Amino acid sequence: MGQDAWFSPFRIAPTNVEAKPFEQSDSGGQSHPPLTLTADQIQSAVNDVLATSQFIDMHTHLYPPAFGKMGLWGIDQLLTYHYLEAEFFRYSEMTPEQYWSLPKAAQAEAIWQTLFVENSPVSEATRGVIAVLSAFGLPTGASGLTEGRAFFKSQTVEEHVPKVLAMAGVSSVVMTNDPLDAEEWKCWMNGVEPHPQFQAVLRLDRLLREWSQPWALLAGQGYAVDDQLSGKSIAEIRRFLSNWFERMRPVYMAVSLPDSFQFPEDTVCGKILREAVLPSCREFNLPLSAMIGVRRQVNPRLRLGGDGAGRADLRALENLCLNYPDNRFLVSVLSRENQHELCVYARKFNNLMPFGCWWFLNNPSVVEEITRERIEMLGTSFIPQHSDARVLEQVIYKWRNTRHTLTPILTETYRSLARDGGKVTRQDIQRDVHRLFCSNFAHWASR
Ligand code: RAT
Ligand code: ZN
Repeated sequence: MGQDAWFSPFRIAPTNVEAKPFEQSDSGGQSHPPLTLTADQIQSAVNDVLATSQFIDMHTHLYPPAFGKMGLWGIDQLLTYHYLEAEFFRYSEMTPEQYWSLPKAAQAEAIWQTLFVENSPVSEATRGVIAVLSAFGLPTGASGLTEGRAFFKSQTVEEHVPKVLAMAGVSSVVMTNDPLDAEEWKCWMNGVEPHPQFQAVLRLDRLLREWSQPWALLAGQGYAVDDQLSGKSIAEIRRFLSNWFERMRPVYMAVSLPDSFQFPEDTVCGKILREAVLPSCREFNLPLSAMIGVRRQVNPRLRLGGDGAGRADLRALENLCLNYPDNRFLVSVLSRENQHELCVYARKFNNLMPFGCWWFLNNPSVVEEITRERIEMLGTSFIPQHSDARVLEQVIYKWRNTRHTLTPILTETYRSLARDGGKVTRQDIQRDVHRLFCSNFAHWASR
């Protein structure tokens, strides 16, 4: 499949909204000048536009059916999401070691019993499971697990995937694809068929941050690399990236970085980034996504749930944006304390696109604060959210919550504009929502 076809889902939603506004829904087919909305009408227009617009989910850990077991879905996977595992250990006497020794079904049962039956599921992640059960008309009380299991068992994944994406109002999702993951490598090498609603992303964490391990793997695959990055190593890493660009046709390259990230830096990571990744991004015209501020394995006993967050020194980002004006950077920072600085940098550098409120930030109170700040400082020139979903059905609650949180924020924004004497029409709202949740990303990824 060629590059154009691969990108086609991005074009499902109208891309010409800026040039030709939609007609008013009450126009009876005739064109009228767009109606200026009153303060009262603004809220229902925002509500309606958010509810009916399709979004691009620009960072997930989801996979289409062709990736087999890598694509997680269903109630047991929802319950054993690492966000919930971390919460489980706050209530349970069970040790992590005991928990990991259980089969998946028993882990799910322990979490259901502890977080949903014995305690009220009021956290963001637990409410998400309730919202998913409820979206499928399943009971949310004690019988929810048994009935949920029966329901999901009766679904076929091929039909379930598009149904769930439609329920979430998502036109396409962007995956996280690591060619150094053995299971994923096999899928790609077996010539996995592209899925029209799933875009690939070349994820570079292992390559950039753990070079002492993957170099031997690359060497075994015929790349002339060594652990010291000597000789042809850099050129060979670029050949590796080029081969994976051809195979995956990714929409961007991505890496998550620690709070201690510095750039430039005389380290293996710094050298690979500077001499291989940034030039390859320019060669293939791809943005680099940097998710900065994760502190990996603060508590290793919790495995995936054991990572933490830390404030980063964003001068590293300043150096990247300033010294590589021909590279585009999609950036999300994990620490709440870094959010304002990120907006300031985005005002200085138009090769920087802030995106999402990830992981520990994806709670309504924090999303609200960050999104208001971004609108106040950047207008609509950012990407408010991605789901980061690891289990398919999570897109239902995560996107529902995003729409819910965004409604009062956008309403208040347009009311303020109206109060200042501006005219707000439904077409303006449609254009802006489309920018925020589709075209800012699509244009950035396919420039
Ligand atoms: O939000 C998460 O699930 C994290 O574990 C990470 O996957 C993070 O989103 C990442 O992509 O590194
Ligand atoms: Zn992620």
